[in-house]
Amino acid sequence: MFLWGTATAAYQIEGAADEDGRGPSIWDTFSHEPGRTRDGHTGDVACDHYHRWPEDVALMSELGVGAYRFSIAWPRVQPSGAGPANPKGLDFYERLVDALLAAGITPVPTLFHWDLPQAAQDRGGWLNRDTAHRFADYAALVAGRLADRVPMWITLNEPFVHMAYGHALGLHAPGQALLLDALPVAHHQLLAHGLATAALRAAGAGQVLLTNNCTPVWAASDAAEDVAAAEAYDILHNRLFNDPVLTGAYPDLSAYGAKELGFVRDGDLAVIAAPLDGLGVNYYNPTRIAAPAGPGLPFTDAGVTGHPTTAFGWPVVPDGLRELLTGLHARYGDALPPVYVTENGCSQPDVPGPDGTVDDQDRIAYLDQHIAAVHAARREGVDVRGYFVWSLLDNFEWAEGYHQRFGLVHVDFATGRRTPKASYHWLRAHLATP
Ligand code: IFM
Repeated sequence: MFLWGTATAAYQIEGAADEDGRGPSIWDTFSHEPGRTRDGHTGDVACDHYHRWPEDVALMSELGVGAYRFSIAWPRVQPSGAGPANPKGLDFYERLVDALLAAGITPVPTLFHWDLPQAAQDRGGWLNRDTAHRFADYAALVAGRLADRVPMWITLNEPFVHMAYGHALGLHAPGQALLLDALPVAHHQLLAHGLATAALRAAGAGQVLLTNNCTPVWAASDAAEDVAAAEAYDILHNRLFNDPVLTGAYPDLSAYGAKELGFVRDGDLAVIAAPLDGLGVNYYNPTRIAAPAGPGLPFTDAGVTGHPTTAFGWPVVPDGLRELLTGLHARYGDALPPVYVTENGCSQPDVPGPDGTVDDQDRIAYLDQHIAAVHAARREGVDVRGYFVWSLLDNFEWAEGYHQRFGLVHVDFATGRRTPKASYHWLRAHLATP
């Protein structure tokens, strides 16, 4: 059965930042530092989902989705990133899971969507190998409470983005600009994924997935230098996170001057490559790459032109999703498990009209075309088993604060009021059509 769902993440929607024993996360710290997010926005209140979750479950039930991908805030469950569980944190997710199940919606929790406990960051964060082991402990605590009811788990969300934006470029929490010295963050996250997979399996959890952000990479021209640069970018963005998990080996990172990966220990790759029940793929747009203009990284982002763009300025290329899915199939063959598109969606201006409705026709077109691309990939032989819209709700879009709206449901951030947009009604009709 094909799984249709919506997706969110804890720090982007929950709010209640210091309620019921939740510890601070790196995003609390980062968003409160001057100049880190647009207009100084924080996730302190966000969509207030921590209090309004019954309304959000009802919205999904009315929408008719079969699954809900949300994330569990590690600092709610283990406020200092180590030690015993905070029972109130687990209680919250148990209430949510039980309500989803009662509504006939499959809960699909992600264990890490970038909100590392600040205390874990203070111990070195993802540069510290020990964080991977602490993550497995945390996974075991969550599974100990919920494995009997949750049939599908995702360990990490987009480890590439967390490495690149959070640790190489300093645009996301924890705000480190280490450039290529951020590479151990990739490995320690992947190790955490592998160790958590083992912990979930030991607890009798159902299916286990990893979600990667993937992009089809286009060379800006046929010139050998552009093609080589595109290959180097593909390695950094896609293969660094897919190859170890699916093939048990890192790709050749010599374009990045990294011939020896000193942080990889014997046995790590076997842990990382433990068989998975599915690969989660988040798709937003392709990337066009040219040869570097000077010293530094072995590529330049040449920008995708000639396509419509979202409010974020991201190019809208629905066929890129088909290209991505068929490309994964071609590269990994039988090593590719079933694929779930665990995020796809767009930000649009979404201003309510005089009657309060939000007529987001651009989002409807976007979703329609991307869903068609998934069907096209299936016809071409890719085993795609699910599609999750990013996002159920307008929410805290990281460094952009509340300025980018991705929701099927409009949120008035002053009041918390939810208003389903035209795209919500469109998707509801789409899902109800046999
Ligand atoms: O909002 C994010 C989400 O947290 C991770 N994937 C991309 C989305 C849009 O930027």
